[in-house]
Amino acid sequence: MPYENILVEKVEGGVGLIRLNRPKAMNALDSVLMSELVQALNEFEADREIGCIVITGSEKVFAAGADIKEMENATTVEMLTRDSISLWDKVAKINKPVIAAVSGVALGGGCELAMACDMIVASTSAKFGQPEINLGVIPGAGGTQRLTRAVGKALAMEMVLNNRWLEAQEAYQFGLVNRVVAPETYLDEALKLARDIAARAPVAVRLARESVNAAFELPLSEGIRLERRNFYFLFSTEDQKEGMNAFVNKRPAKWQGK
Ligand code: DAK
Repeated sequence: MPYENILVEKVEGGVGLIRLNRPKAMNALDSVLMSELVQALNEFEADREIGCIVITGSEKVFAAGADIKEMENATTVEMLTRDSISLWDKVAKINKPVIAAVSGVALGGGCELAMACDMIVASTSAKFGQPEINLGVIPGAGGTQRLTRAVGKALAMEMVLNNRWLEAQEAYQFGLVNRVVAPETYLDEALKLARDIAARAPVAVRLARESVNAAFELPLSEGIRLERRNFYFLFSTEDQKEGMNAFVNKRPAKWQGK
């Protein structure tokens, strides 16, 4: 069934591409779009041909946040009981790498969506902000937490309390994004990065990602313990034998995902 507010395609090289597509509303993340996004993520997660996922918007806008018109008259109980929280959580909980390719504004929930991804490739026109304070609220999908971990307390405070936006180059400087490239090439650059990751040993990629993400959740000693278990675990995979044998015999490795 075709989607209403996103465009989905499988790109050569094991990459799943999801484009946010509500141009009239600056790609505002309404409940339809969020449900479709989660559905597309679930499908790519289950698809063995897909090794990495890219989420993008258009060159003009990544996403202007959650849909304000949809939330305007909501009560606390409605906000609490709608399924939207689980929708937002899914984006970070998927078990394949996700890259955000951001051009134009990524505001509020748009910035939070990008930050929930594993990496961000930005175009020079990208802008990141958490303007919820202008609406009388605060970020609700990880903005106060992921932004602070990425850029530090001083800048996060200014962005969340006083709606300071980051230009792409600043976002790079402060470690929020991986790289900044021209608007004409940002999507190609993100797809190339995704293809490179999709071509790697899938189980190792999965555990590498889980281990890096654990650094945000666990105390150092527990994080190191998890990393070590994951490292030992990989010696039960055929890909470990293949990878090390390929090195020793000076040939390229062929990964099986086993
Ligand atoms: N929601 C709904 N419509 C939006 C929108 C949004 N976030 N952003 C833009 N639009 C609509 C505008 O209303 C306008 O529609 P029409 O008037 O043409 O019908 C159309 O998109 C074009 O927008 P503008 O005319 O404003 O275009 P400009 O180029 O002048 O300005 C802008 C672009 C992006 C700077 C501006 O539209 C703007 O400031 N937008 C709002 C940005 C914002 O405040 N974002 C934060 C939203 S609150 C949750 C988790 C997370 C969240 C909520 C719940 N749970 C876990 C439950 C997140 C909350 C947020 O993101």
